[in-house]
Amino acid sequence: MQKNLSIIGVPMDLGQSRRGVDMGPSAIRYAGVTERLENLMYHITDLGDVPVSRPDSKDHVQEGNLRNLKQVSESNRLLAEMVDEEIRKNRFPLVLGGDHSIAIGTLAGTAKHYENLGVIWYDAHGDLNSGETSPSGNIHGMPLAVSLGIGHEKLTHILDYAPKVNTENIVIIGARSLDPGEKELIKEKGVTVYSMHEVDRIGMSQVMAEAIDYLKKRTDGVHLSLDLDGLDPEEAPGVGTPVMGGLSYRESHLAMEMLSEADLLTSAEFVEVNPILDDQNKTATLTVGLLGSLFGEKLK
Ligand code: B3U
Ligand code: MN
Ligand code: MN
Repeated sequence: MQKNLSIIGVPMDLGQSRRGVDMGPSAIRYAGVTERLENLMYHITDLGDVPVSRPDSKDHVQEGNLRNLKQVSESNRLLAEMVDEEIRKNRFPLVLGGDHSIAIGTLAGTAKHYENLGVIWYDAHGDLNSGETSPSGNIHGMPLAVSLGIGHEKLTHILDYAPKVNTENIVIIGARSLDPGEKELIKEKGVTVYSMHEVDRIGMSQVMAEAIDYLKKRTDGVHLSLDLDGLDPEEAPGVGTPVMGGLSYRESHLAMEMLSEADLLTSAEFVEVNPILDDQNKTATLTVGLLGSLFGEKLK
């Protein structure tokens, strides 16, 4: 793995409706992310936070069932430019959210550097909605569809190109809450999904081995987008949309360790940590632990 690492915080909470997830980047910093990775001999540059504006005075403006479209799109453009520049400088972008709508910007900045970017989407949800299919109008339920070129142009065309990712290069892990429109899209496009059903049947070890093998063969870079709600809410209570029956602490550490060993990631983001809903910064602390495993901490 690249030893020069740039941390970019995105205090974004406009992609969903609960307050507090904008404090995610501070909580993860406070839980010691820089020290943890410096101990593993990484050179860390913390670039601070991408500016996120407040919603218009008429709170929760909806344009085509897209809550806060203007602000979400603008911050994602700024994020995309920063990520793009860090990759140009040969640095590994590590993005800390913020709600999952920020994956739109991370992927826009990342994908232009690869012909065939792979994406591992570790999440309870598919995030494959558009304004037409979304039950909530929350853009954090849409970033994966946006990266496939599906959705409002203000989101799909950040940095003026689309799509960012090809369907065959996506692997979703941990899904257990999919909306009807998302299920249709998964079927129609043939997206690879390891839902909790597959994790229970074949185990995380096999899931990761297959995902890594598949992506290694066909991609020239891989982005990990890890939504903390992919984990079980017992272990990660500080998230806005918890779903029971999730991935365990142990399965998640194993997944990170296998990714570290495979040495195929070229960028990563950790999103949806909401300190207001958390239990004594447990979810942010867990995030930093997962980052430790992802970046090479070993037991022996
Ligand atoms: N699929 C639902 C719920 C949701 C998506 N992502 C999160 N929650 N975190 C939606 O609103 O699109
Ligand atoms: Mn998500
Ligand atoms: Mn989720």
